[in-house]
Amino acid sequence: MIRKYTFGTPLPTGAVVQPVPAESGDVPFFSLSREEKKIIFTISMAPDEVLFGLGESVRGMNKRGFFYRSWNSDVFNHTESTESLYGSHNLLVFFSPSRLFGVYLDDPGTVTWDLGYTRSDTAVITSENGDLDLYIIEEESLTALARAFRQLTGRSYLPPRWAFGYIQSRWGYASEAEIRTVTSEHRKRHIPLDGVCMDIDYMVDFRNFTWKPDAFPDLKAFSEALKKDHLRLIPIIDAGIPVAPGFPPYESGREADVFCKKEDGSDFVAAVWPGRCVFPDFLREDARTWFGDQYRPLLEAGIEGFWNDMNEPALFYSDEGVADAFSRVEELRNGETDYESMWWLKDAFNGIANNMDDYRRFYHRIGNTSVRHDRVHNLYGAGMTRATAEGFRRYDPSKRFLLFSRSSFIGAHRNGGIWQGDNFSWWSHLKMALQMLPNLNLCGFLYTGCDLGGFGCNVTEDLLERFLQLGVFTPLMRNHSALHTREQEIYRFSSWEMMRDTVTVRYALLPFLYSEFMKAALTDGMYFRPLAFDYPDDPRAVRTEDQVMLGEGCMIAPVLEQNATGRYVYLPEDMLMVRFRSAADYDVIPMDQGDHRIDIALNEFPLFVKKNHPLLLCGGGESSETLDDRHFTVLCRMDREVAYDLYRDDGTAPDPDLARGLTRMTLSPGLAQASSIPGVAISDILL
Ligand code: MIG
Repeated sequence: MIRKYTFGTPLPTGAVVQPVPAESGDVPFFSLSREEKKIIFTISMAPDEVLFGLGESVRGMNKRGFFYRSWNSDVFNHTESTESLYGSHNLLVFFSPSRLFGVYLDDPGTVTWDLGYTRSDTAVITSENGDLDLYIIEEESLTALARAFRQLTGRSYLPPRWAFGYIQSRWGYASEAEIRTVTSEHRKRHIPLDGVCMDIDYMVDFRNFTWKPDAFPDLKAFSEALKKDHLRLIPIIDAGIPVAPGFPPYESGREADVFCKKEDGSDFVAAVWPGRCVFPDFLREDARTWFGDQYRPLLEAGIEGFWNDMNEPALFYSDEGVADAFSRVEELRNGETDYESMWWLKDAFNGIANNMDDYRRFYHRIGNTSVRHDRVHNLYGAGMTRATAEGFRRYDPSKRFLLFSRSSFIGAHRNGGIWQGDNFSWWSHLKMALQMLPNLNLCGFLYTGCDLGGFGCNVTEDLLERFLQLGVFTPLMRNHSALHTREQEIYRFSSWEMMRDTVTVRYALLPFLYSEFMKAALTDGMYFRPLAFDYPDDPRAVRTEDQVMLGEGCMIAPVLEQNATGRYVYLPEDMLMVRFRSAADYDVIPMDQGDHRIDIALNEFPLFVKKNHPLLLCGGGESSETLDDRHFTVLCRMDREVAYDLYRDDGTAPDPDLARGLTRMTLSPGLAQASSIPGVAISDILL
C-alpha cells in the first residue's frame, strides 16, 4: 500500500510514474514540525530497528547511526565522513520485528537524514525547501516493499548484453594507438575484454562531441574494426558545453536557447574541463531533445555506449566566484594578517569549486516559471541521463545502448546505470562498494559497479585482485583509474595471470548473471539484496554487513582485508560453496547453516548458492559475443526437481524481444543422487 502526502508546491521531478492520489490526513509514523520553510519529520526507533536505502551513500548497508545529506556532489576524496555523494536517492526503509515501512521523499532539493546521529533512538528527516511529495509504502515483506517502490518509480534500465563484459578504462588514453595497446594486450594474453572507455582525452580541447582528428583519424573505421573483434568504445560526455563561438553545439544551443540562465537572463557560465562553459537546462524537454541529438555524430561513428560525467553539475569556478576570492586578497593585501585571516583567504580559493554561491547563481525554466538551481539541484544529472537515453531511442529504437552516469536521482534508474564515482585504491572503499550495492538496487539502480582497483591513489596487486573478485559479480565490471596514478590495467602486473583467471570466471558466469539481472529488472526485483530480504527472521542475517545476496539464489562474501588468507562467513541456511580460482578451476563444497571460517587464498573467491538453485557455468570465451553459451556445467545442491530460465536473447533488442530468448532447463533429482558429491548435481548440458 502506498500513500502520498503533498507539502508546499512540489516541482515535477519525473521520478514517479504511477499516479497516487494525495491523502489529506496526517502522515503516519512521523511527527511533523516546521521551521521557516523547512519541514521536519521525526520518528523514534526501537533498538532492533535497521534502516536500508539512501542508495549511493557512504558507510554500511544499515544506514542507522550517521548523518546524510541529499545534495549531488562531485566528491573526489570522499571518506567515511562524507555526507553527500554523486546521487540522491531519497528512499529509506525502516525494518524491525515490529514494523516495516518505507518513506520516500520526492524532493529535488536538499534533504537531510539524521538517522540516529543526534539521538540514537530518533531519526529526523528534513526537507530544506518544504516542497515535496512524501510517500509511505507498507508491504508484507522487504521484497514486496522494494517491488512496490519500483512499480511506483518505473522499471530499471536494461543494458545490452555486451555491457556485462569486462571493460578497461583509464583517464589518459588519448589515441587509437593507446587504445589498441589495451585491446591487443588483452587479446594477446587472453584476458577477456568487451570494451574500452574513452575519457576526456579523446576530445579536442575537452569539447563534447568532438574527437581529436590526428589521434582518431577515422573513428568509424576504428570502432567498426574493434567491433569485428567484439570490442566496443565507450566515450565520456560531460555536462558543460564550452563557450566557443563557431563551435556547432555552442552555436546551435544558443540559437535554440537551451542553456541555464542567470537572474539577468544571460547564460550562466562556469569553468569546467573545456574552460568556460554553459549548461544545458536538462529540466526542459526542448533542451533535452537538443542535447540528445548532439550524440548523433558519435552514434553514426558506430558508438553504442557512453558514460556521462560532471553532471552534478561539477563547477570548477565561475568568474563571480573568482572575483569574490580576489576581493578577499585585496581586503588583506595591505593589512596585518594572522593565521585566522590567512585561513579565511585559503578557504576562499579552496572552496571555489562546486561552490554553493554558484549553485544559487543560475535558473532553470520549468513551464513558464524560472526556478533557482539550488531548489532542483539533484535533478540535473537525471535530466542529462534522460536526454541521452531519449536521444538513443530516437536514433535507433531497435537497440539497447549502454549508458551510465555519475550523478543521478531516483527516476534516472529507468534510463541508465551509474558508476559509484571517484573511489580510491583503498580497502575501505572496496568494502564501501559492496555495502552500497544492495541499497542502490533498492533504489532502482541495478546496472552499477565501482571503479575496480580504485580511481584515485596507487593500487596494489592484491587490492586490484580483490576488487576484481567483487567485480566478477557487479553488472558493470570496469577497471578505471585516474591520470597520474599507478597504471592499473591487469597486464601491468606480474600476477596478471591470476587476475586474468579471475576475469574468466565472469565470462563463465556471464549468461547466468545476465539472466539473473534480467529477471530482477523485468520483475521489479533486486539483483543485489541485503541478507535481511531473504532471512528477515534471522537476526544474524539482518545484521550481516559484509555479505550480499545476488540474484534468486546466490550470496557473495568477498575478502575485504589486505593480507587476509580467508574470512568468516555466516550461512543463514545450508548452501553450496563454489570457491573459484578460474572458470575451469574451482572447489564445490556443500556447507551447513552457521558460522564458518573459510580459507580463501588471494587467487580465490567464493560464491554461495542456496539449495535447489542451480549455478550455470558456460564454456567461456574472451568476449561476451564469442562465449560458448550452448555448453553449460550446472552445479546444484538439490533434493527435488529444479527448473531454471536462462535468457539467451540477442542481447541488443529492446525488452519485448527478451522473452523469445528464454530457455528453460530442468534438472531431475536423479542427477544429484548419482553424483560424486552426494546431493550435488554436477552435470554438463548442451542447449
Ligand atoms: O574532474 O574525466 O569521475 O571517472 O576519469 C574529473 C576525468 C573528471 C571524473 C570522473 C572520472 C573521470 C574524470 N572525471
